[in-house]
Amino acid sequence: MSQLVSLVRDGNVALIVIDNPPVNALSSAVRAGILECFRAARDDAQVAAIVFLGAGRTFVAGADITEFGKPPQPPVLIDVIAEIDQSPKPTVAAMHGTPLGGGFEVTLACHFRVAAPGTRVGLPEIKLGLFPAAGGTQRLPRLVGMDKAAAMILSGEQMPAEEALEIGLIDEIVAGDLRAGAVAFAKRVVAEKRPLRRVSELDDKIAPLRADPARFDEIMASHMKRGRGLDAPKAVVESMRQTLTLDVEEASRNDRDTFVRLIPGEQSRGQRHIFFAEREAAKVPGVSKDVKARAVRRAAVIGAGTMGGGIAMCFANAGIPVTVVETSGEALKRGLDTVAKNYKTSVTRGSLTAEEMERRIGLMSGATDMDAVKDADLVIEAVFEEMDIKRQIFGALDRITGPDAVLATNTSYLDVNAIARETQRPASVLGMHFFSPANVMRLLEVVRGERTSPEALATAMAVGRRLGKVPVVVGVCHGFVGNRMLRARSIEAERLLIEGALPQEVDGALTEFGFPMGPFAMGDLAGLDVSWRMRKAQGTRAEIADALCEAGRFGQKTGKGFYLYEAGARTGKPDPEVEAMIVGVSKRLGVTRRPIGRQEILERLVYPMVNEGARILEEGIATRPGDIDVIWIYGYGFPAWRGGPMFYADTVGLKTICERLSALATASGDKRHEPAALLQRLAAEGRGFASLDEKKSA
Ligand code: 3H9
Repeated sequence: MSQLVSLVRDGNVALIVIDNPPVNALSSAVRAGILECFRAARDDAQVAAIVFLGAGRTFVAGADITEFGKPPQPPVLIDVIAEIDQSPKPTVAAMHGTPLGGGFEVTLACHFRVAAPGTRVGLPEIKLGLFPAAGGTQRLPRLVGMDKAAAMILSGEQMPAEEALEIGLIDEIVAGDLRAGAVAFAKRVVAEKRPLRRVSELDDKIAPLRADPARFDEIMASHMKRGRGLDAPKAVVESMRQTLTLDVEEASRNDRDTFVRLIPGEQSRGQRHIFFAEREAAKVPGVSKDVKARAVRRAAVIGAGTMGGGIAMCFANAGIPVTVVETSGEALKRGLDTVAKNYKTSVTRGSLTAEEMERRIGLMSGATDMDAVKDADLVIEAVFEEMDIKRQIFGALDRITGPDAVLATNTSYLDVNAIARETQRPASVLGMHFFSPANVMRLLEVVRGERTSPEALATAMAVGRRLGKVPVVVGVCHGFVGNRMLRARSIEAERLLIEGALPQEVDGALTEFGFPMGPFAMGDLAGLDVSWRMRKAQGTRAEIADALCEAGRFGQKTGKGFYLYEAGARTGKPDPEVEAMIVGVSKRLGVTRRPIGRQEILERLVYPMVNEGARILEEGIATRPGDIDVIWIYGYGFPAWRGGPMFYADTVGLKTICERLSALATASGDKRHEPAALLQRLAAEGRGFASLDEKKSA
């Protein structure tokens, strides 16, 4: 038998063990091995039942994504699954870890499913711009009903075994040794002569929908949410619709064709790129696997403002005790009250239990004396962006904390090296840049200073992952990666207004592109006064945004910004007053306004970002183009299915981008628009940013 899949016997039960580390992905060799072992067991007169088991940390976590885009090798998964489906002998899937995608689809073709406690099952294909085409869309609704199946497939979210048991997706949770428990289960099935439940033949959950197809559309619409208009969710709906008219075998053949069409599509390529880029980002040059992260048992946050409170919540949510320090009792109370209010909202919404809220709040303590952080293994400073204050704080932290404590600043743009120099331990100082709201946004920029040690970096990365974040290492420069690129976009967004566009047109171009909101709606949400203060400190101006702030329009919090927010509304309306103000600025600057089309708006917002991204790569501020893509997807809402700004640039073609940037540089006289040397070189060589990425995706 194949080395990756082996067949062993335990009495009259055959065990098919899949052993393809790290996640038992279904490579062609694994598929062939499963089929070979299955046939041998099926045809062996001594075997009464067959158990499928995964070796190592998980049952099969899906098809082998690295094979996508390459010529398919037989046997294809649906053929393997179709044979298992028709087994005349009882089949039992014994699951642990994360049986996902194609792996979970194999289990759906078995008569029975058992799982170890802590197992999480799911069909995450949608997150790769694909769909569960190896029978998942056909068998899951037959087993648990259309509503639950659609929820699972269209969200791609994992489901804990306990919930899966409750909805009849699995038959038993096996405490103790999974292999022994699964074999015992199989023997019981044989001894009791239990009827074999072939999922492909179940019809009771589908029949009512066949009589009422409009209900099918209602169910699907209720689960579509943000996926509307994308290829993969559309494919899911059409695939699941087949359950009303076709048998599993026939529908699966159609699904296979659709799947093969989706793989080379830009949406799936973009999402697969992000899958691998996220994993590559975890690999930090100079931080080998042997570097040990320091243990973080207690954390502290300096500052209980919006960021500080949100960061403290991240620690409490992850079960790590955290001390929050403020300068006055009043500010501390205000901060902790806001945290409590946020938790209460989650309880009211039903996403958090009252007990869990109490547990988390119980992990937080407050202090007005900096000495309270002396036992913390990691301290994150999150006070406002004043260099002098940060310097003082780091000097104090250096004196107060233990010698191994890692000291981090949450600054969005200040010089981490200068902050580190205030301490006797610059090797233990770095940036941990969270994004607002810190307890929600998944991006964490880990800023590596010139003296930051590999251990300190490994610690920040490990803590970031414990907090459920996607940490990406970046270098020191003004604004690091994300905000530096954002600035390039903001400057151009303002220019578009002066030249003739209106905020809703600029924002509209970006939402049409796939961003959840455009720059002006985002500014209103964040508060326009924040960057206004920053510009004043730096002696720079943004004509329109400054004019709005001078008129007291700070965004949503004042009910007025680039848009008008009626009675606490979260979506703004275009405001004629703002239009008049913009027209006034154009006039004052002697600019003749002209209509600006969507395509021009889009190019002028996105290409300068790409240009800045190229400079960031040249300077070594980001390690790989993929890191920049991950930053933009998790921190700024760049549509994942476009693969991030650098991946998107490749799909446009770097030559085109260079030409457009050069034209923009000439028209605006702004030298920043001259294409970066790296961009020019890649374009001239006919290459893309992908050629710089060390990644496996096809
Ligand atoms: C599918 O199944 C299609 C079918 O429905 C239809 C077919 C017709 N393939 O994430 P980690 C690698 S689509 C290849 O760091 P964790 C990963 O790149 C698939 N490689 O570990 C990494 O490599 P490296 C549906 C894979 O413990 C290493 O394994 N399935 C695959 O944090 C460790 O991964 C999915 O979408 C794969 N399928 O998380 C599941 N999976 O060390 C995708 C992982 O060189 N996978 N690798 O960087 C996951 O969600 C997570 O990896 C998992 C483990 C939860 C399994």
